[in-house]
Amino acid sequence: MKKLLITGFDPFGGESVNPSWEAVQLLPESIGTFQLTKLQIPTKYSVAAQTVLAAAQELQPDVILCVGQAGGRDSITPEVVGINLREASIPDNAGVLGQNEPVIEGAPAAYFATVPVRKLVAAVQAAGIRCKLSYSAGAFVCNDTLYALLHRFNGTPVQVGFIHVPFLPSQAKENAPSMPLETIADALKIAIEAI
Ligand code: PCA
Repeated sequence: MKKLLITGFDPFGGESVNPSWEAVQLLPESIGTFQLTKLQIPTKYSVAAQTVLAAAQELQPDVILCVGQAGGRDSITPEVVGINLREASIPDNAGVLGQNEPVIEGAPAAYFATVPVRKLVAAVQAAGIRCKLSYSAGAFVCNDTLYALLHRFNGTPVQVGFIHVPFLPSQAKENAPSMPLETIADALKIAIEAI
């Protein structure tokens, strides 16, 4: 079987839960041709990517798929691109406020994700779950992690992808969009089958 390293983040920004890690934990141990290794990573610049890189060094995965929370989005959103920028209005879980600084000094401006994002979107949509491409993973820790991984595995056979997921209903205030945990987990499973 092929090896898939899948990650979810810990809660951040005052939340007590992060749907990304909750959904990853619900996934079976194998999906399609992939054996899964699940890893929770901290919402901290650099540390998140370093944690994934250390696990990848050990596991030698074929695919690395990171999952993160994007509160306010109403759909499952595979990310098209990671950019070499840190810039956010909230600090990470180490108290670091990234402001107009690169993820990796002197590295290229951006890399495209190397999982087949359009195929993933089509498969999840076909299951009747709200899903669309996203052209920005933001400039906070999720983008930081995606960019650092794409930089590291650029030119190698290792495929790297990132999927942002909505708030859970319990997190969504007033009319904010959300998605049930089981639906998020189903979408991830379908997306993995389509890689
Ligand atoms: N979402 C944040 C970081 C961790 C997470 O789950 C982001 O979109 O950058």
